[in-house]
Amino acid sequence: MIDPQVVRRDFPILQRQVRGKPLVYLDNAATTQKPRQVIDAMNHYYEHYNANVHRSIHELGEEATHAWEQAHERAARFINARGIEEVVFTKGTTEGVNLVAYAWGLTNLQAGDEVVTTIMEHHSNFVPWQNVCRRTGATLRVAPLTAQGELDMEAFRSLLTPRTKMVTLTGMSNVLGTITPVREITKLAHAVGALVFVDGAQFVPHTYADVRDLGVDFMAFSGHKMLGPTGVGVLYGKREILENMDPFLYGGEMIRRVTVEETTYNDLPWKFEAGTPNIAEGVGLAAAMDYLDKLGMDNVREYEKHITGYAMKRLAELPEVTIYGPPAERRGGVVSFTYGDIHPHDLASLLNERGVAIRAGNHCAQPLMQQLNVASTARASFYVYNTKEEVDVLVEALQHARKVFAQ
Ligand code: C6P
Repeated sequence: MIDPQVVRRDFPILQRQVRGKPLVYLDNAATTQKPRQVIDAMNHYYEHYNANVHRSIHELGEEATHAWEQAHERAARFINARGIEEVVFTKGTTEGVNLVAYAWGLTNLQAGDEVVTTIMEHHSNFVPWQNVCRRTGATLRVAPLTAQGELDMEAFRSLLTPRTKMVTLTGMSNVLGTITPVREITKLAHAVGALVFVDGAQFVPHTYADVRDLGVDFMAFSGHKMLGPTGVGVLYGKREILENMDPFLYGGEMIRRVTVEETTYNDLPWKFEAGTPNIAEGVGLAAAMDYLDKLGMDNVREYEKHITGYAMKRLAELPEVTIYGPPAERRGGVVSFTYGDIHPHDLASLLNERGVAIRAGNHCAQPLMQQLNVASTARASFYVYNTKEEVDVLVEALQHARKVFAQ
């Protein structure tokens, strides 16, 4: 089992205080903190070999290019892709979804086609498909949830028909923590000839996501939710599909030869990486993947089940708390809740007074909130450095908030 006290030593920010109290950072689904190893790798790049990639013949240019390509190799290994040609570096999950929705969707969808998704999607994996469906005349079909906040598989199956061209769903809900049965869904989708896109923003950081084992066609995720920097993420795509897709962004780096008449495109993955990329961030992401692999992704998952289970047990002791979503063993490290009639934003402010950082709001998932019939929830989300003692501080802060509102 991961020892969070050992992990914490690598995270300088966890030493700081907020409002005179030790920081209790429970907003990891929004973004995680960064270990010294990631910060050092990025500083090292800027202090020793900062240069553009794939352009300059000089020493620094070659070192930066090597590091950039190594970062792609690292990412390919992390998700068991077949090679770097299947690993496109993006700005984050949102860009990965848009890349596929535009570059694949606009040319492959037409009136009569259907895209199947779920009601628990983050706006990032909902709005781009809604837009591409509107532009192509395709129809967006939305699978509902069970009363426990899990995907209603019967309803989902009934949406799959020969008209389905793409199934796009989250691997883990950022509101409910629900983990979706990606492998099973991929089999069902492939049986009707549809492709599968997985929003891995909350999935890849928390469990071993082996793209070959899962069988998915695309998977997007963000570096900043897995101990890495902001501004970098990965889009995995099966090579044969990426090869047949048009580029998304056009410009430098993604070309092979340009004449006045026409342009031919670079090899994968560079065909999808137009312009100067976020090089330091790619280097930082590779360091984050090294760090997580050293912990072991199976251990990360086990630790999250442990800490989330403890948090749910402690929160359930508060009579007015309502927790949304499935039991701890079937969810990731996310617990959304409401607390009596206290507005989640008021709760978040009061908790902040005690150094506790949670998120409150609709979590960029308005269709889901409409379905749950709540305007907003409070959300505590956990990662490898959170301790049971921090959960206890959260519960004490909630009890204090109740007293404040009773006055
Ligand atoms: N969710 C949260 O607090 P970006 O912003 O591109 O790195 O990730 C977008 C995204 C996509 N899918 C899911 C399931 C997500 O949770 C997120 C980001 C954060 O829940 C910020 S809104």
